[in-house]
Amino acid sequence: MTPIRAVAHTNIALIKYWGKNKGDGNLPAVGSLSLTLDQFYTTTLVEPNEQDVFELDGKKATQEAVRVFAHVDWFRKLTGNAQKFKICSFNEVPTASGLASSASAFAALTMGLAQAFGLDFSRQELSRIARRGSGSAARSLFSGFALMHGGPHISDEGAFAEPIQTPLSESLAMIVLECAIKPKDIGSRDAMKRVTETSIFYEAFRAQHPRLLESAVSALRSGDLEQLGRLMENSTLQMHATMLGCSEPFWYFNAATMAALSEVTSLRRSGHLCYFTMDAGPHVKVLCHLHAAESLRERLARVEGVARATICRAGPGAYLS
Ligand code: 2P0
Repeated sequence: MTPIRAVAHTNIALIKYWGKNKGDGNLPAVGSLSLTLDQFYTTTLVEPNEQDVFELDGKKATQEAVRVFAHVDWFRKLTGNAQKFKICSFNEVPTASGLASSASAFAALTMGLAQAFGLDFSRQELSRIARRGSGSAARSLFSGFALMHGGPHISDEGAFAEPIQTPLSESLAMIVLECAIKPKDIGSRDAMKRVTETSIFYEAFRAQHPRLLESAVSALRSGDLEQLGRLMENSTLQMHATMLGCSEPFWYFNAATMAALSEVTSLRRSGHLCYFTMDAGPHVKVLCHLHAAESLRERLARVEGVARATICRAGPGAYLS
């Protein structure tokens, strides 16, 4: 039997998901807004097997397998089918370095497992299920821009993503600047836990977030890159500020990150429309018009410490291939 093959692209949040509600279900304490990228993705093969096995990029991956098997268990419980699987994932995205590999990983896994268990789910349902594996994965079910619902009172049924239409979907680019080549020291799950439990800034972050998200969605729908970009930068810096307010503070900035952020700000001062964002890692992503992307990429690739600068456009939602 040929394995089921599912592909999902990573997405980058313009307005950040940061923090979970207490209890089960991996429910996001705030909503988020993202762009799925065409250049970075995960391919996952799923086939029935005598026991559960998980391989990542051709090697048995014991640490990552815990969350993968928990996701398979959820499907087994839902269907009452005890089938075991061999699951092989291949990342076209640097793993665990803040380029959202868990988003593409759990979106592809959800798509593959739904097919393996013979479940005919809508994309919205698949998005809810992917969220249980990883919050950001809910958004990778969709092409282009996606809005993920969240909040302190969000339910399991309500916590899914949906696509957002915008005149900007074909005309925007995101330049990914890789500012480190090693895995990050603290994963986003642990980071969120530390922040929500100890940061003196988290409550402020959470309280203003709905307004920020609403304004960003409205800027996106009306095609206002300038407004969208500014709100994206606010969201990024507010998220990173929560980490500095922890009882044991931490940060993801390195020297290359800081140099890249400065270069984006200085390019903007000289009239270029470009805006930065960062996630739980040192990399910097720059939102701009597609027609300006190559000249900006050349400038940004010269920043000291930037290992690679890749232009991405809007990518597809998760699919079976
Ligand atoms: C985001 N991040 O919106 C935010 C911004 C990182 C910074 O979603 O615990 O791996 O699996 O639900 O999705 C990364 O967190 O967290 C993330 P889990 P996830 O993209």
